[in-house]
Amino acid sequence: MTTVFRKSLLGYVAAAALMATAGVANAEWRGWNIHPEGYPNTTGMDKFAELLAEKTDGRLTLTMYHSGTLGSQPDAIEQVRIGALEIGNFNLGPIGPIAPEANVVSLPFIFKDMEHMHRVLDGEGGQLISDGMAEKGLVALAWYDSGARSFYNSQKPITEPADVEGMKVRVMNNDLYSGMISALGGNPSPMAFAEVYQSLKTGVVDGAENNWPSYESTGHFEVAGYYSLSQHLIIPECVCINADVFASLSPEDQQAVTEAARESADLQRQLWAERAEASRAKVMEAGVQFNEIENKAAFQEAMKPVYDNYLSSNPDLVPLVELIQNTD
Ligand code: BDP
Repeated sequence: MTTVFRKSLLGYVAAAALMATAGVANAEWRGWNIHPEGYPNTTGMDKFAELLAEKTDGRLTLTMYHSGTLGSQPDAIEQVRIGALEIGNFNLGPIGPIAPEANVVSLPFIFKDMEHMHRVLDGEGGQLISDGMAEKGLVALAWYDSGARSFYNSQKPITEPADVEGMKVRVMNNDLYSGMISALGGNPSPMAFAEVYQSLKTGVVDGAENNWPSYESTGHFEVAGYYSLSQHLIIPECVCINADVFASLSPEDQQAVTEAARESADLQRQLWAERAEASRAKVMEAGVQFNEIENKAAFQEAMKPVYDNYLSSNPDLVPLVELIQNTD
């Protein structure tokens, strides 16, 4: 080994040792978000970027790309996992097929309401879910709200499971959702969010399911005017960071990033509650035919095979499901 080489090798070792203790000091990150300007998640992620720069004196910066301009959600999840993008605001629905623990939130009616979901996420259940995601390369820094998803369509009010029979219903990419529609006798159609408006308009699908803000922001209410309050899914969303990028940070910066994400979540949740009301009022004003569903238990019963099939092929997830069900 020549002296020069040895010197540079020593230099490299010293630099690596320094990095391991001090962490990466400067970085410019790129973030993905599917929603448009003014949506609670968009404002939340912009706040996250602002707080991140503030808390690290501008050493860590984030440029957010909203409205899904960097691609579909399943693609973006992959990009963050491999580190082509550093940050994403993801719904746990399309993360489920990758991280089994995260998939339990996609079992229909698993959460009683939003408060129940919050209690689960703030406890051991949330820890198990984030551990499962971290193993797959996604660190969940904070949880955002996404309300409850209900069915809407262009044909008729849905009041009982039989009303879904024969309907073509768009779902997010996750076999659990396809199973859920099949269990009701409908035809599931997994499709990217950006394609749903046109598909509803042209009759490629008859219906879809989502919360009030997304039903409104996408204009789906203009082409699928029956909204039936099934509230069959309450799915949390995450502010996620690539696991290696997170691991490369100093403990202080990890804390700053986490705090920035959590503070942005406080804002997002507050804006979410306001927007859910405002979106509901807006679509009602526009003439949407809305109905409550008296017998939700009938839907729960009809969707039960989804649970049974899922848990019999994933018996190791039974304790987590029970933990959620037994959380008051
Ligand atoms: C919205 C979620 C978004 C999903 C979308 C969908 O916030 O992440 O992509 O639903 O249905 O509520 O695809």
